Amino acid sequence: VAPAKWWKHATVYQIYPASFKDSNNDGWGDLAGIVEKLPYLKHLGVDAVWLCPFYDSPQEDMGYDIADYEKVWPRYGTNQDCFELIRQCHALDIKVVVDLVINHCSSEHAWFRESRASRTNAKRDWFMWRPARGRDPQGRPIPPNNWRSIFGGPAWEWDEATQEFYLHLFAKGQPDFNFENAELRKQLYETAAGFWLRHGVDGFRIDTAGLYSKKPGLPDAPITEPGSEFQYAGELMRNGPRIHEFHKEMRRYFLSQVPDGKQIFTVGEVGHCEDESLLLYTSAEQQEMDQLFTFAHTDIGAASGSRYQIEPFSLKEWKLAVADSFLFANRTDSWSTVYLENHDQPRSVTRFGDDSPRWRQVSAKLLALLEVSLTGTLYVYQGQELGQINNLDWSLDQYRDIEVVTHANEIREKFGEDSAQMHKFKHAAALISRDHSRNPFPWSAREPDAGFSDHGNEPAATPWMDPNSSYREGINAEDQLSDPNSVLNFWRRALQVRKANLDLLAYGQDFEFYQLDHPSLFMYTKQPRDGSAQSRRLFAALNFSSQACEFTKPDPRASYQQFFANYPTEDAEPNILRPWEGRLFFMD
Ligand code: ISL
Repeated sequence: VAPAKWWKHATVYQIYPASFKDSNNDGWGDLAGIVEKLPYLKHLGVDAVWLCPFYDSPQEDMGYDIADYEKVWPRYGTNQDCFELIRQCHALDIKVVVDLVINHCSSEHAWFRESRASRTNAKRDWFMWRPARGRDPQGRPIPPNNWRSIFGGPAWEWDEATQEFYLHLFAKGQPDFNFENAELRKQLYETAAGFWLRHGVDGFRIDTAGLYSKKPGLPDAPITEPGSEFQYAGELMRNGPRIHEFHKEMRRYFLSQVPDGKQIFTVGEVGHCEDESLLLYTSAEQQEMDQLFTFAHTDIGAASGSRYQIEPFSLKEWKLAVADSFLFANRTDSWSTVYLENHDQPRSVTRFGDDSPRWRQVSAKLLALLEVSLTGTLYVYQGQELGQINNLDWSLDQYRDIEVVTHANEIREKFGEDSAQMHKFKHAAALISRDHSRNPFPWSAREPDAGFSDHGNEPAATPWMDPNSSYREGINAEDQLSDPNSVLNFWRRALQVRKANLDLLAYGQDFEFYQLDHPSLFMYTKQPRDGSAQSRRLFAALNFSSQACEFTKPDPRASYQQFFANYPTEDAEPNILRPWEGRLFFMD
């Protein structure tokens, strides 16, 4: 077997800089705080960190609105702090992946300011400017098409000075680049990627990687929400005709910026896409990206176009969606990812486990057990290793995310504060808002700010967002480090078990469900990759319910050896899984 690429079996830990660790007591996390906590990450056993955007930004969308790609946002520190962070990570043998956000920049970026200065500016064509379609009866300009922004409201913003609209698929402070312009692309790769590659980063998480090529002509979206002025643009805004060309070009550029022999990798966020295109994006032969984040299993139950219209789903649907996230890469030259959480998702224990005090720990361990057994590069989001849960006691005014705020405003305006629609929205926000993953990290229960800020003898600063009150109920690093049965220590062991069985767990192939229709059991088998010294297969039996459940093994003639579980084995019954119990077996 050829030596594997490091990133295929890596565990990548995702850091949200605003909320990881505040080293200077200003209520915001920072890069020096991350350096301070590297020993914690090393102890957990991660191989790489992915840093969410730390670049200069007005923070309209928490740094995904970049005003200067080559400068660290001053609250997070200086460029020198960032170079130091990269050095310190490498010294500990931890790779560094950074976010590449190039579908749009901030409206404060120098390029956009120039572009909006006049219709004849040399950078006018670097963004997507279009004339009005005319005027409405009140004399207001009509947008070029009916697209709705992904955050709610229109996707077009009128510029009074130059009398044209610009496109923003996200917030209005996030104007979309015009990728049709070759000079823009060249300069963009250079500033957003080249600068950081030359400073030693090991790869990129490529934001909104399917959106750079839009449907030519930007036609109106079909009416999927009757009565609404703006419509979800779906396939019209993504996976367009030139997308693969752009990715190939980008990849060639990246490789030109790294020393020979250095293995960098890219993971693209391509939420919505058909199977064949997934393979085009990630096939090694295609030379585009190395792996993708897909959304079927995390956005399950959400209506297309609005995560806030959420419906219940069955375990069977979820099992199939989970399998979709990696099966497309089985026995191909593509690769896949394993993730349940990130900064755009709520907490997995609330969403897929049981966050009641009785079952939250064991269900968090079950999710860990599932994840370490799946094929692909594994991503753990900060706080997930503690079994963090959603903010169960929050009211709407505690949310900070622009996505929640814009949607809430829209609903308030249209239907009123006390409407059924608003109640439904609040319920959905409690379940799936992005803010549930964005709270300050709970380092300790002994401080009112959960130990987030290093405050010395001063009073602790007020954190930019409230911490999750669960830090008082054991969901904090300090308590969990000293408890051998904690979720944190379970994750540590789980990562070790994965490392000791990479051929079967991280690289295993031919995943097959066993009793797919079962309403509470998630059971599967897979086999080691070709050429492995390991010959035994994997059988996993996981109980996704708060009731004990009888289970059978797939092949009565095979022998089974249990090698990992999330309950003590002494009092286990051979054919019964306790609530949220999971067991992994070698199967001969
Ligand atoms: O439907 C979508 C596109 O087809 C969206 O789900 C989209 O892929 C997703 O919202 C993109 O998220 C990323 O870009 C956003 C930022 O707010 C998120 O935090 C980031 O992960 C804008 O840059």
